[in-house]
Amino acid sequence: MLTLYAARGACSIIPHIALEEAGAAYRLHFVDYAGGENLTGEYRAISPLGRVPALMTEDGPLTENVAILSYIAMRYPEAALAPIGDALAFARVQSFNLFIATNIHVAFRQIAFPDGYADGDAAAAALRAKVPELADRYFALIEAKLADGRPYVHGDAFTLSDIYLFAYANYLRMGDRGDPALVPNVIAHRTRIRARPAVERVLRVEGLAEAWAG
Ligand SMILES: N[C@@H](CCC(=O)N[C@@H](CS)C(=O)NCC(=O)O)C(=O)O
Repeated sequence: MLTLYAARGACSIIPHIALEEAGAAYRLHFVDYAGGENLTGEYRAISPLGRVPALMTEDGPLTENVAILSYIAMRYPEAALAPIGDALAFARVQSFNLFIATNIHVAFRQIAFPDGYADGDAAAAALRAKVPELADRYFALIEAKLADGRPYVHGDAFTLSDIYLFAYANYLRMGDRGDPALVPNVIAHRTRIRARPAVERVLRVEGLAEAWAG
């Protein structure tokens, strides 16, 4: 059986929702960051940087959200979480997810982990100060994609990309990393995805049902 290594409210919520949407049988393991579990050799053997998410499969661990999501979509094809039989359509899902992973996620990390980019308090302040500008620029591109009224990122079908965007739209609402008022289509999309039963189940398990309400 699969085991998802996660932290409450972290980006591991993306594969957590994907597993629920897929109807997968899985165990959930919240990594004890406060207790230093992420620093242990045992956890580093699963996730070399000590990060979440990590997915333990019957054949060994898998890290990186984009890869984990693709694996879930292919392992549970009946859930139709991605157009896995269409090379270009699948590549578009990957392209969107990687856009968030390599731009928005990396920018948001500058807030929580500025010392991963540069040393010193002045550098940390400068890195944090840059994030709203970066986030607004990146989210504007997603806003434009949704402007034709499509219900989901890639059109009429729910995919992995909707889960990815949902997570980062919630982080955008935190107030310190870009202006949600500039992207009403993104926020309306967030509300649609929030209403899905699988999402509700995951938010309850992660203790976020109220914080991510609305
Ligand atoms: N590129 C990775 C990034 C994973 C990542 O940054 N995870 C964060 C939580 S959202 C984490 O584990 N942070 C703790 C740390 O970096 O020590 C992915 O998308 O899976």
